[in-house]
Amino acid sequence: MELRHDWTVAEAEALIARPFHDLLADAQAVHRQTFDPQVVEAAILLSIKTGACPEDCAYCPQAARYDTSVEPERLMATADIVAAARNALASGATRFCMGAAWREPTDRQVGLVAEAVDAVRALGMETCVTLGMLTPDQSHRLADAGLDFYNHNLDTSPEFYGKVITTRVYEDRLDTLANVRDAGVKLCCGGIVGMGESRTDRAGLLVQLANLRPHPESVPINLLVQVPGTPLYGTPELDPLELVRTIAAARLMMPASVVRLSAGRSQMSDELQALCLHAGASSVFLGDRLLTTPNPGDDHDQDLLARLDTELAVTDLVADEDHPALTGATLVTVSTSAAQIRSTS
Ligand code: SAM
Ligand code: DTB
Ligand code: SF4
Repeated sequence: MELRHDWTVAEAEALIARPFHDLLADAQAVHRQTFDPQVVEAAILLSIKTGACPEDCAYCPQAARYDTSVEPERLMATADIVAAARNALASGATRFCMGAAWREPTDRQVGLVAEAVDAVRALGMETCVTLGMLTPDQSHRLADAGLDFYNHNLDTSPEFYGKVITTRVYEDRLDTLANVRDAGVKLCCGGIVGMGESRTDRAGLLVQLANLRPHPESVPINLLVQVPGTPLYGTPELDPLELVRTIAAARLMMPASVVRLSAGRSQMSDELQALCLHAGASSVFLGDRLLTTPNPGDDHDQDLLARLDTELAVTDLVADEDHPALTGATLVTVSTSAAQIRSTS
């Protein structure tokens, strides 16, 4: 399989514009070279520090300057974060993602999050955090705590970025991605579609992602969740098949990365989600809440995964019965509460 890092926007746009069935057939074929189409990875999100963010991201209900229904909350205590992670493990998630509404954390805040990362990892879960911009030292601090992934999205093309966010520039995002990568932490980096961007902008985002070397290991594709009070509320809906095309193009341009169908599933039909999984997405967020907005919930997802004959993945960490924090009872809890679980190791 060829891993390219020299994509042009014209090439990516031509890929997205290919005849729909050709695009999906190729994306599914490439997907099967690396992934088992019957297996879906599950992560669960927790907002560990909510709202009151100084940034002006036009999509975000957590920006202090927009009048949304989000109530600000301080950074959660480590014990409460670990309790939520235990519940996430019990519902079949293998990755626990902790999000904080910061522009950039202080060193003290990074220290507290590092403590939580260490404790969640001890449960046998993969960890991911998203905290805003990081310095090289802060990236190393999190790497030392055993952090598996750092989520930092490029969100859209460089050309459209200034229409959505003015309190930072694209280069700030790229700098943090480089700091995190240099510290040896895997990258979770993707974007949002449905913000009123053009197809060229969606191609531009994919080019930025695919030309990172190496590719981000996780690529979340979010469909804008329109939240009253945010500037993007009321944006004309994107044709859902554009989301499918974007996912298929991401799959083809980053053939070994895990593409996650992220925010926006509550607004999607089951059939649209099935198409997104067919196009090469193989990971979702479980639970009834993302950070501050709704998500389909476990009953709905168990039913959908079963209807698609798919199973939830278990990471090596969780599958490792020698792991000190895991007992047979933990694994039984996981396998009875999630539809069907098997090891990908
Ligand atoms: N403050 C940090 C940052 O911006 O990197 C971390 C938290 S922020 C909420 C994480 C990501 O959530 C954003 O980069 C954006 O891609 C996504 N996001 C936020 N609000 C969204 C919305 N309304 N719809 C879809 N995705 C959204
Ligand atoms: C990502 O790309 N999507 C997740 C995760 N990374 C942090 C966040 C989605 C947030 C949706 C809006 C909310 O719930 O506040
Ligand atoms: Fe703040 Fe992140 Fe929301 Fe932007 S996306 S306003 S940085 S929490």
